[in-house]
Amino acid sequence: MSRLVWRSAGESHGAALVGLVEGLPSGLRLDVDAIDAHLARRQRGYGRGGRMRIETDRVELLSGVKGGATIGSPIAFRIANKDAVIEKLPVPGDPRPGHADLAGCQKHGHRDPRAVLERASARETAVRVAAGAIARHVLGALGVEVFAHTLALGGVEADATRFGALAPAARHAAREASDFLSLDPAADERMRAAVDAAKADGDTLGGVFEVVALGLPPGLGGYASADARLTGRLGGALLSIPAIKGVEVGLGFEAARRPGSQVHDAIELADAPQAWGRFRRATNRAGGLEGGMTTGEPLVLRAAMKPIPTLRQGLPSVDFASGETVRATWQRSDVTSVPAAGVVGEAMVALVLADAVLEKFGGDALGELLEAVEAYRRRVADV
Ligand code: EPS
Repeated sequence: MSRLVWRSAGESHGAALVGLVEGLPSGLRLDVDAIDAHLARRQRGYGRGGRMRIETDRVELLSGVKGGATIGSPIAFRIANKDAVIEKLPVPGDPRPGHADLAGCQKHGHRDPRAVLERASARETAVRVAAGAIARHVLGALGVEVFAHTLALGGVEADATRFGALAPAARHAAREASDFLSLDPAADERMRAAVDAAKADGDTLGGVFEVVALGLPPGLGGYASADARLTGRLGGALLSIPAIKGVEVGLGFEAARRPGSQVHDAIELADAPQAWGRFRRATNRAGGLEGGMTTGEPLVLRAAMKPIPTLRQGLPSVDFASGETVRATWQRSDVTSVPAAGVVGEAMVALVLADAVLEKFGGDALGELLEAVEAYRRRVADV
């Protein structure tokens, strides 16, 4: 059973998005500016459309907080839509290939793609980012950091060694200076050219982002039952983001091509005191997960995002009324939103990790949770 539960509601052009986060301990001081900063990061990225110039996403906390700190009751929040024009927008006469339009109309038995796309829209991911930013407060209390960066966009690959090469402060500065939330300025220029070319062609682009979590204790998740395995929980969370078609952990698909001697990470004794226990891994090809549990090494996940399905050039579709082949209706959209998807990926990983932390350490109050963490640190030191 999940300790941390979140829900969202709201249409892309409705009055507002609303979210609910339940299961947090009391005594957690929520930094609303930090939540808003993550919402602003999600709105960034070269290649986004006109909508992001209309919206200024801000969280409005409605419950669960008193004097700036959690009180152990559900946290409800609202993110207002400035472009709240749902009743005025036209109903497209044809479903867009690659979007939820057709299967959604079939599922609900109507010919109104707007009734589907308003909720299928990735606008909903603003709630995930706010909920994830709330969950980050639990992780922050344990010194855990979750960091995403863009690895590829439109076939342009960033230098994947940059994460390891940069110190934490330089890493943050490099990513925030990038229009693509990448760590590789040389790749940014080629990504910009790829976005400009796709835009000129009325086309769209996908890509890959990586999410890394640092400072995790070993043993989060579990091996004893299918739903305890953190690998599946993290993979499912990333695959629940609209347009995500693949997820890799550590070496990912490359592990299937190598012999075991080139895949598994040797266990060794650490030569200096470290946060968790005596052991460390000589390499981290497993991406910080073994047997469905964290190993204490960095968690490394990658997600592949397909190109946005709303293309200005219009893909072949069928008009609902006439049955004629048509070019799918175009409506304002993004050329790419891979950088934003990375911010959403961070949020989803933060929610799963905060849930796993609460599952392992429990605690109705933050102090209780932190005491349980320290007791576990002492037990792990004895292994
Ligand atoms: C989206 C279409 C665009 C994107 C939207 C996702 O919105 P609109 O139809 O208003 O131009 O900008 O993303 C967001 C609004 C957001 O906040 O990320 C779609 O069809 O999925």
